[in-house]
Amino acid sequence: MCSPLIIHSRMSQDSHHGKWTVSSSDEDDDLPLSGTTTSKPHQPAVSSPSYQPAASPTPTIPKIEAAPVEVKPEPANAPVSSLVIGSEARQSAAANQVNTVKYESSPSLAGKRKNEVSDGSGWALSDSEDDDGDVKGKSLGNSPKRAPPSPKTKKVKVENERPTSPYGRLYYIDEPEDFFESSIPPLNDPYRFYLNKVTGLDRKYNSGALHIRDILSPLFGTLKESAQFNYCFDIAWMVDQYPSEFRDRPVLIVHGDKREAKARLLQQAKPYPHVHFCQAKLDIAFGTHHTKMMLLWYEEGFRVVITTSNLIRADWYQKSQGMWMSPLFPRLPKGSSDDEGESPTFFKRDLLEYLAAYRAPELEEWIQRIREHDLSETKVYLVGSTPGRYVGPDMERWGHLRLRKLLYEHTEPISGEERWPVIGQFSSIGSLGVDQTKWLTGEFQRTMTTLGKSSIRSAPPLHLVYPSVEDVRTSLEGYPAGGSLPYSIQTAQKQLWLHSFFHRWKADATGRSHAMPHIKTYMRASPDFTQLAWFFVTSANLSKAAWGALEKNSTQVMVRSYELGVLYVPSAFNMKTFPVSGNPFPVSSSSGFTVPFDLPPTSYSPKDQPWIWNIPYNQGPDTHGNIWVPS
Ligand code: JTA
Repeated sequence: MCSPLIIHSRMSQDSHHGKWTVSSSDEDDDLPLSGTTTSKPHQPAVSSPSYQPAASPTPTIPKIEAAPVEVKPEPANAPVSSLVIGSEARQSAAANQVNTVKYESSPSLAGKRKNEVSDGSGWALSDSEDDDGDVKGKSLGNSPKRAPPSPKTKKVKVENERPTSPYGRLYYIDEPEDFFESSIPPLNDPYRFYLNKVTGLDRKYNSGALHIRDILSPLFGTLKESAQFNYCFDIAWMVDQYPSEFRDRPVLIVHGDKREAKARLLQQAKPYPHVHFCQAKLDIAFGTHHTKMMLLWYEEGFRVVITTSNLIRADWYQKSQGMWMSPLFPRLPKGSSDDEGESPTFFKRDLLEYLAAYRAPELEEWIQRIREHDLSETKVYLVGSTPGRYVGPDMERWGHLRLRKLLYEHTEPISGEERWPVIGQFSSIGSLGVDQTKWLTGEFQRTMTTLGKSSIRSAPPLHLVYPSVEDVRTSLEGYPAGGSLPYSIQTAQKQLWLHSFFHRWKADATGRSHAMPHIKTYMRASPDFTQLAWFFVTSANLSKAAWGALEKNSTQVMVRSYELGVLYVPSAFNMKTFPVSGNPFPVSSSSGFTVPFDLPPTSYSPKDQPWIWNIPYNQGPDTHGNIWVPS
């Protein structure tokens, strides 16, 4: 399902409209995400958009801060209904590369790469034009076609040159020098909610943020063994993120891949005998293993990290991601009973219940280890999804009904709550039905508006934050960022009603306006957006597969996927509400909560369109001077 793919580009500028064919199916209502029209939607055809230079010359490496070029209106309602895919491909090409060329730490990304090679053409050429079709030793996907060599794309060889980027020249700029300096972030931070470091930001915006290398650093513990739960893996890259002294310690990969994808995953790990696997059962169609969690077992104890990032380089490079990192959980004294070490939020019980749901022998020793630790310092609630059809009391174990129960029990009614907006922010969208009552307002919003035992069933504003085409075009990654925003045209065209809820991705306060979100957050804000009634960070996108959907006259809930997130409620922090921290960087030690994007959210204007990943964008070049042409 998620093999690192290399995007290729073509030099030719032929018309792309002729390639589109008409949908062969319009029944993807059951599809969790990025509904497809292929006959085997759970095994999407693997192909990649062509990501190529724009037809008109643009300045080399446009600045990010100023919009690089004038944009024409989006291919407004191009005959969208007659367009169809081909590409349900996983775009997040993960490439294994050597970080030897150093990036000069600088306030802005644009044009600051050391060893920048000019082609002299005046074009912002895609690096991928002279892609040799394979990132050394790593491409497991299709072998991309090689573009005819062009003199314009010839590059001067530099020492230690890294593989050619499928994403353009900025893709492989080095992380700044201080990027891997294991900054121990304020670990006394009461929330323990962190953003990922983003390459290309002014360093002040990365202070208090964490890279995967920080998380795995010996400063956090002397690693004995780890387990990595995720969706997408680049095993070689992952192994390289561990400090050398821990690099050969056992790692258990918990994944959902089947058949060919599983074979490719196992193949990736051939050189690493310390890497072991656990395949999560996925017995319901279109379910996926989205959960992103690290279990870290140390000499000193045990730690849990629940993140939104895949284990591929692209996810830790220029995207907005988030995580909760647990405190170091000490080992319980010998002879303690297993039910000791519980937190006021029952985190230990709930984590064990989540792991038990896999019914996987490979997880038994992890379950036993967790039992032997003291998780009592945990202040968050665990909210997971595991696949199944649940009835009776089991309905409240997973997904949005679990969140509803927690909000019912652990938040309080607020006067004027009918004016407290719900905000949902995500990176993909499933098929939600022909109108809002089918799931979004009928079911999901009911959960999101639960505040204690209040019987007020009001419908406060619902703000949905999802990047627009313009957000993606002007992002650090450019259009390839859209490869991790897999909202499909087939799904989008059936739910145009949804788009009226949409708000832009804007994150100036965290410096992340140009780092496209792969984080997913849900929260309830005060009318002036200065307070939060609760906050939830999760792997769950806006889909029924992730959150669950009621069936059989609401006597049953059906969940397709594995998801995991943590819920913050003020009562667990002896607070009434969480203050939103205004400008959190450099890290403030206030009691404010860092919301990853700007509040209040900004509505789409009439000319804004949500990013849809499988239609072409050729009206304006992205920050790398390229256009997006799905094949
Ligand atoms: C692109 C994806 C995840 C996740 C899952 C993705 C798809 C496309 C990015 C991603 N699925 N897809 O769990 O993080 O089509 O399934 O980042």
